[in-house]
Amino acid sequence: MTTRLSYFAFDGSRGLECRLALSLAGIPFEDHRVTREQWAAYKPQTPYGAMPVLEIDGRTLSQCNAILTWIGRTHDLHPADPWRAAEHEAVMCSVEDLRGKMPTGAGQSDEEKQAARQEFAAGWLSRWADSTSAQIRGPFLDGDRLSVADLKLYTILRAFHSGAYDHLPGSIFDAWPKLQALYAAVDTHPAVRGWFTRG
Ligand SMILES: N[C@@H](CCC(=O)N[C@@H](CS)C(=O)NCC(=O)O)C(=O)O
Repeated sequence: MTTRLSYFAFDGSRGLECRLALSLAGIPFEDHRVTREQWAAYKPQTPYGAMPVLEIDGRTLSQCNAILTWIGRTHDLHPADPWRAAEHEAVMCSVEDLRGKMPTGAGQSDEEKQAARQEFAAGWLSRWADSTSAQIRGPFLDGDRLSVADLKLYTILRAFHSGAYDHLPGSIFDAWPKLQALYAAVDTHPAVRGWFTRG
């Protein structure tokens, strides 16, 4: 089986969660890291003009949640129960909502961007944290069983922890212990550590 995952050359966001899922599933893959210069030529060849893109034996799949769900279903990293699987997919969709709703600050001064992000944190993001916490049995979404949806949650929480969103503190989810525990459990998982410490 020849497998290639294409994404930009950094360990974060939609690319990281797919890399972690492939790694956890034990699927050897080419980690195709696309530069901004290469992207202009490659973009028209992708199904939806965006990455990540997964290619397996001549078949191409894009949309990160579809990629994650496929890996999860084929490698026992997604619930077998259809209702619970749909709940995991709802969590994954909500992470995409978060990414889409995060104020970018485009066309705003830094003060305006800060105000927009703080309002977002106190409102939409706080409700997101409540709803997501309610789905977590602990430490992972389904107790002791790690799923692809956990990897997606971990990836977004990691972005906050690492200060990727300026004006929002790394401690932003301290008031949600289930989110913190999930983050710590995924972060210390041997397969995840293995990915970050690979040679
Ligand atoms: N709905 C898509 C969104 C993909 C997406 O927007 N990818 C970004 C990187 S995270 C991208 O390719 N941006 C470059 C572009 O749109 O030209 C998914 O879930 O995979």
